[in-house]
Amino acid sequence: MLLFTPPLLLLVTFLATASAATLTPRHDSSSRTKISYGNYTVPSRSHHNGMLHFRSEAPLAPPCTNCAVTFMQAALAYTGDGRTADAATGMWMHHVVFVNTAREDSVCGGEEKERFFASGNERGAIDFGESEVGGAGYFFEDGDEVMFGGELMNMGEEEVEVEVSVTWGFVQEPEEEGMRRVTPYWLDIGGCGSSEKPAANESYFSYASPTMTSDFAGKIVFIGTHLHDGGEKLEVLRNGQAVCSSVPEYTSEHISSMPFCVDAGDVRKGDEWRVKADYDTYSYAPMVNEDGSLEPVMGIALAYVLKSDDDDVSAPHKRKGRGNGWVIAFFILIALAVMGGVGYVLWNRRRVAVWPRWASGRAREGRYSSLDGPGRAEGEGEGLVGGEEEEDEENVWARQTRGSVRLPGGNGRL
Ligand SMILES: [Cu+2]
Repeated sequence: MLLFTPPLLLLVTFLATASAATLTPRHDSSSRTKISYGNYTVPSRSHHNGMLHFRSEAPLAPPCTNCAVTFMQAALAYTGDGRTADAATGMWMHHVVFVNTAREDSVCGGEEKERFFASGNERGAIDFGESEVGGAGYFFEDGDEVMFGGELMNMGEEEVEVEVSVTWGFVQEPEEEGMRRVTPYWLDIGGCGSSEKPAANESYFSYASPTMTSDFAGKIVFIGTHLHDGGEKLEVLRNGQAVCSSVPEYTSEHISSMPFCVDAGDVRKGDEWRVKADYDTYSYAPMVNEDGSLEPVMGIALAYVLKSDDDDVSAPHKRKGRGNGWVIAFFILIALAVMGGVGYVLWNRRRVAVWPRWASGRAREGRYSSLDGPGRAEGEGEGLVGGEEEEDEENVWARQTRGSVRLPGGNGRL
């Protein structure tokens, strides 16, 4: 695990009021905004392997409020001329992760905040508009705040300045648009521990996550996937069967894109979920540090689930919102007129019955008792993970990180 120590941290200040430019909307009712998350100076390859760990310094306003995000795509460009900074030019967006600090993470819970967007160097777009389901989005509401962090890597001998940005597509007043909220589920070969696993040269090896048992029903609208160089395939398994199989494309020995999965099927109560990452470092070399050691590998799937109405937690209009407010207000007025004080009681009970049930539900003992097992390596080649198995025994989804928001990738804490 490569949790870095403070001297290695090269944190830089987030520029909260960086530029924002409106782009062409894809859907009639949606808007797109590109938000820059500041300039970062990335050291040369000879300093810390060219790695820069960065994070936001404080919670930020979301890209929109009372809205549903339908599109997210990260980008990296050289400051000044705006050229794309990518593997071909020696700059890597190793990864960037965004969390909503107002919500608990669906998989890891506890102090872990909801990881709702991530991107690796492949920089694929999360686009719920591709789903047949239609009207799905990640909702931002009053009180939501965003933090982010990540790693950038410079393969060159000169330090460079780059700009991280995200293009957000969103629909305002989504309830009035009839949209429904997705819940992100972060499935990781590292479970709720570090996302990083050791690599090996010239081997076939696999890592699988701990199992998560779903206690809700719904549909998987979209799955974003992430592997490192050497990766052959990432699969999301439901009861052992793949519902999403993502085979990366390589350009110049590096992963240049990862296919994402759209409409990956149903979620039923009691289904067992895992993510599995297959690596083939005979065919594709893993990345190497300056000292010749291998960079760790990852295997992550971020599944966005539209929970079915009968679960009563993800249906629209549940948490808050103007449309719902009017319905409640109308109900209250009628109730007050007819029953006076009884109306107040009814109103109070209704409030308790809505969205907070999900938020408080996690606190119920045993909710994740079926989250079994450690992340397990299934090496077909060498006994790859060796001593790591020991650590993995504790590395279950249910393990919670106290007192901090953890970002994957061993890049420390927000
Ligand atoms: Cu990664």
